Amino acid sequence: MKTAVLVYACVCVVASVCANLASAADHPLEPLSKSEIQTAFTTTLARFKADETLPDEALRYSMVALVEPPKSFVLSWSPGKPFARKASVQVLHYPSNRFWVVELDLKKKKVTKVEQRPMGTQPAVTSEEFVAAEEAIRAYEPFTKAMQARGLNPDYVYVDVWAPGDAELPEDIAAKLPNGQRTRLVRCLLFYRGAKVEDENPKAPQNPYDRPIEGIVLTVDMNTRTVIEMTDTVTRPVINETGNASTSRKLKPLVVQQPEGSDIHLEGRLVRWHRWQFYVVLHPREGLVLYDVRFQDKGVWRPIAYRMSLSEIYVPYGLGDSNWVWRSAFDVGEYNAGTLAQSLEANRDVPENAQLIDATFFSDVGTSADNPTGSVDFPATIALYERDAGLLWTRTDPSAYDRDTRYARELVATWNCWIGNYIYGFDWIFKLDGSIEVKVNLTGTTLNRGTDATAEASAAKVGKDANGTIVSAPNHQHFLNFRLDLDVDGPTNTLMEMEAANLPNTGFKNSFGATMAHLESEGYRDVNPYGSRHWHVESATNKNAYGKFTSYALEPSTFAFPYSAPDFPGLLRAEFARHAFWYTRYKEGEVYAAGNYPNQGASPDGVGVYTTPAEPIHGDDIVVWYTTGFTHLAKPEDYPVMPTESIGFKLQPRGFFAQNPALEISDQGE
Ligand SMILES: [Cu+2]
Repeated sequence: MKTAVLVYACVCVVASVCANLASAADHPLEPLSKSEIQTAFTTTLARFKADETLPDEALRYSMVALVEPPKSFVLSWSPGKPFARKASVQVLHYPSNRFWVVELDLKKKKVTKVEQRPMGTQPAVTSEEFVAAEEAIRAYEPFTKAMQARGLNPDYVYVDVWAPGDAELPEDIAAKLPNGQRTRLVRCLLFYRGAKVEDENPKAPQNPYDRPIEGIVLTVDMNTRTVIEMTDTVTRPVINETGNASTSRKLKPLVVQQPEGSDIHLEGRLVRWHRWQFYVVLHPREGLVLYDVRFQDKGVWRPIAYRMSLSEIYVPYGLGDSNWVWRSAFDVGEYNAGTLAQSLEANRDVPENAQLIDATFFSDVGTSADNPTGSVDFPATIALYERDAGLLWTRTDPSAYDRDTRYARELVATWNCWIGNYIYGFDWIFKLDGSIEVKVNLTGTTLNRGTDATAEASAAKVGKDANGTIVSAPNHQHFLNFRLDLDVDGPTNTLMEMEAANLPNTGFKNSFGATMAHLESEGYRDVNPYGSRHWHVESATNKNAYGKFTSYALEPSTFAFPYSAPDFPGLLRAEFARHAFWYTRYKEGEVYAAGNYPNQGASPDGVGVYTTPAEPIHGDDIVVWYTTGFTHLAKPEDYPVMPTESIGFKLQPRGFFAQNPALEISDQGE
């Protein structure tokens, strides 16, 4: 699923505006600086060294992140007021399969909590493990023999490392392992590069993901770092398509100019644009997090959301085959999606007017002589830019034919992460009319399979080379859950469901109307496009000019319904995929839709647990969770590189304002 580059280096591509310096934080939500990451490591290690019951070597760190101060503190905080700095460190001792969550006070350099998680709890796969797993496979003789039997050079094979998914180990193998079925595992797929990496032409890169070596999956015990199982179920020829992105057609320049400068005002991580304001962070697990989102209305910065982010991804594959059934990726919790963020480049990933923000994360091997702070730079991983947004509004006088018309632009806050063959881009789009659109952009390479001419219901043929060698792309689904802690005119909110229906008793056959239903206790709802169903988060305190509570509506745009069996183990871990809309009472620590540790998760966690028992939410602080989705039935046009597919949802003001808030925009044509 992912190659290993992160531990060792991060290529600095673009100069950007917001270096994460070692100076003291000036905002309670500011991410950990390099020196704070160093303090987190040294303080944790000192604690482990001082305690004879704890190991102090062979430690791996699957997360080092800020412990966010309580929401009530942040909302009452004002610049200059002192605040605590706390970090959480996830420590894995791989030889003994033990895992701890450590909390510490950064200012006092003191560990405040060491909590060992139950044996078998597995944090995300670390980058260092990608390297270790590949080394184990290359040293495994049956791998070499299997490649040679296929006429392939083992040195040209690309090893793709995955979290192991849900398939249990065969009992005879598990019985020989000290940790049995709780052994920390990865599973690896093979692809053929067909040449040395050094022979790569950067202008026409190889794409090993287009050249699957079908039939083989290697399972690696990550406690002992040895291969414990290799399947070899079928031999299929490897396609010769290199996936080269060679080009022959040049586009004429399209230049973005802002001769009077940008309307984006960036103060540290506080973003102001037009009437919008928010605080932006790249989190090592969730990626982009937007805090304290507000819209200035008649001089008042009115709150809309306290915290919004991607929460989890679930990508199950639909091919009935023992080598495919376990492939269900939870890219946020199994791989720490934020640590897979790519540096964004002007005119390649984002327009040339983008402002870029850096991030600093942790090294999963901690501090070292080469890296005394134990930090890794992620330059230019958030981009903010204004772009053309088409028509804002227009009207024409019916007698004089005078036009009154306004052109729109929008603010995009974006990042993308590279998760092996797939790349997910996330656009948070702020509009002049007070709405926010969230778009997920899916591209990269489908997960392909070497096949033959036999028709398969679960895998469309997508590629063929000059020798007639075929690859298919098995059906799969993408479910992406977003956690939206909305605070509409403050944290005290209620939740309504609106649905349109025919009104049968008015005496007129044309009548229809919107029905509103209170959602009073935690739970879930499904989409209903036939009823134009959407959900309103309403203020419990503020009313608009019409006597109605002010509100924002969540409008579903795209969604998917899981086609696996209802008791499919992957789906049991991904309850958020069963229903598009979930809603909970705000609780600290409930952040991830599939729970904190979905990797090798033995029992369901996340929204299903958060909503059981269903607590009342009326007039409380409400969090909504929306799962957007895409059922990917691949087609030839998705090969060798998939054109970007966009899915998402919208947050729309609905009675939040007294009228169209974009009336004030001046006519740019004048
Ligand atoms: Cu897909």
